[in-house]
Amino acid sequence: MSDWWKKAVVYQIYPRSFKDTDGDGFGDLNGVIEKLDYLKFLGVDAVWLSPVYQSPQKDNGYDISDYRRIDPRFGSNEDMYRLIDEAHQQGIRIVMDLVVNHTSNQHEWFRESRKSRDNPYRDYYFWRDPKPDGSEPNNWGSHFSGSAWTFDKETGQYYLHYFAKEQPDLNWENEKVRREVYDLMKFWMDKGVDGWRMDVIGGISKYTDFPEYKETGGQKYFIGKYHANGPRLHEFIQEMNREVLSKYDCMTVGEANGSDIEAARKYTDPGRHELNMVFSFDHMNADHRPGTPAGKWALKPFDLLELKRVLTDWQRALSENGWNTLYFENHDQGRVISRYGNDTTYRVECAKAFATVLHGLKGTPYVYQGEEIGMINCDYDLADYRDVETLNAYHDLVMNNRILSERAFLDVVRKIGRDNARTPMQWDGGPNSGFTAGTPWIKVNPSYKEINVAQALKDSDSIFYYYKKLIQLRHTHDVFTDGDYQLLLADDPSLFVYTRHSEPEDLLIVANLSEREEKFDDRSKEWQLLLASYPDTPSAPVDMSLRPYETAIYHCV
Ligand code: GLO
Repeated sequence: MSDWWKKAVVYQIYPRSFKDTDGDGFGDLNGVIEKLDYLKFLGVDAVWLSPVYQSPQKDNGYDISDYRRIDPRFGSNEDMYRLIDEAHQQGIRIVMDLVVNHTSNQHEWFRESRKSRDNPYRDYYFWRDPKPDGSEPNNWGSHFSGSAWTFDKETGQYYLHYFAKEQPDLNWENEKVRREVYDLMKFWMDKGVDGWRMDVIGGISKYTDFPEYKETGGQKYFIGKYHANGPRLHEFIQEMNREVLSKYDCMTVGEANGSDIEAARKYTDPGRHELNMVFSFDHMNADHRPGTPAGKWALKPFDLLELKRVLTDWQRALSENGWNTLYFENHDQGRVISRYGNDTTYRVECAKAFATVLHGLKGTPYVYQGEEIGMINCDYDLADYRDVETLNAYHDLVMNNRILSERAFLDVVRKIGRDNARTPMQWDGGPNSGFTAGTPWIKVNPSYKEINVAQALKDSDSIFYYYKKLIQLRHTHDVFTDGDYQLLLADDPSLFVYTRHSEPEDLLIVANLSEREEKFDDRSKEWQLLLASYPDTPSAPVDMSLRPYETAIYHCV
């Protein structure tokens, strides 16, 4: 099996917001096919498609009711096969989203399962009796607010769901469930799919004795260590590897929710035969205030020292046996320049600076749709948001429990709400940003008049062309893939500087992630400029006065 994914750059598409070709306001597979030329021009090697399977769309496709069918809103199975084929002709691989921690409650398995206690599918999910007082089997919370258990009158038991109540968790203890998953994977791989992004894979093995979390004041339900890394997690993944993955030349990336560095090493050590790489979350918490009843909805100002420390720890830990993913954005995060940076005065400089520090690291970079043109968060009113997570949290934190005021909640949503990344792709300055001829399922970000692909392609200095160059560099200089990482100026609160080294080349990556001017000087080598964000960045890092968000990559051969 080749390690093509180590040198690759992956582009994530959120299909419902990418490009609509039939005017229903909902992106589709033909829209992806239409834009393959664009992706080819950007230079990416693979596309990860968020789920396009048949789904009631309670969680935008992360609630699947038939794993072998494309949802008609996205097109047909034939469209999917054509997409795979046309992408391959362009040299682009296709990675699908594998959502098997849970299904939709409309999946045939669940519809059967809930019919009676002795239904053959009962054991595909987790059903438990109420406590004697009728309450939930334990105090576990759902990631989408409230309890992780919902009572089903039909059979008088509760079923488990880590996410919305329409997303019941599958019981991986049941061998039949695992077989079903392996079969559906083979179905798509036999159609030519090149890999999998595995949704909340850290959750598939449950602590089946369902221990209670220790009560800490102010909350009824808790999310913590029992929600991930269950006792059989790695056993299950190794089995999946043996049964399916090892038989195909495919790429795998797990969403390692709840995982620390140790767990990530287990997932990605090639000797253990599990996954190629995992998405971790630590570096996305550099503006997060932990341990409050507001959960993920409590923020602090962005802390660059923390970001550097976390990224450095992960670079070191996975440098030998393992592999990192490199991302700042995806469909679950706000836009990085709006969260960690400046999306107004220095939008362009800031986008280039964050792109540079990320793409200079060791690992596989992921670019989320719109990131390559510097799309920004949306300042919507409550009524404009669509995300089940945001809407549930509003009811829980603002309406029911009064933990946050509406104002405070909206401020946080405008930073980290998932819809920030889900507004339609901004293709041009025309109606609905060129995304649809109909009415978009979610409001277009009004910034589209200035921030759009057509405009970016016209401007040789644009963020788009900067990403294109970063991607080219990764393809042409092996040191980006192989080089050792070393952090410099660990305690500097404004500069992110590091080196990479592998014979015969050295890299020096310098970024000022602040709005102040900062001094920098490094004469340790005969550095030459490879790429910079300002037109007149000095050709060597000598006596530099780095302007706001100025960034550069130097090398020495
Ligand atoms: C992150 C997923 C997210 C889904 C969730 C449920 O955790 O990427 O978008 O809502 O996993 O499937």
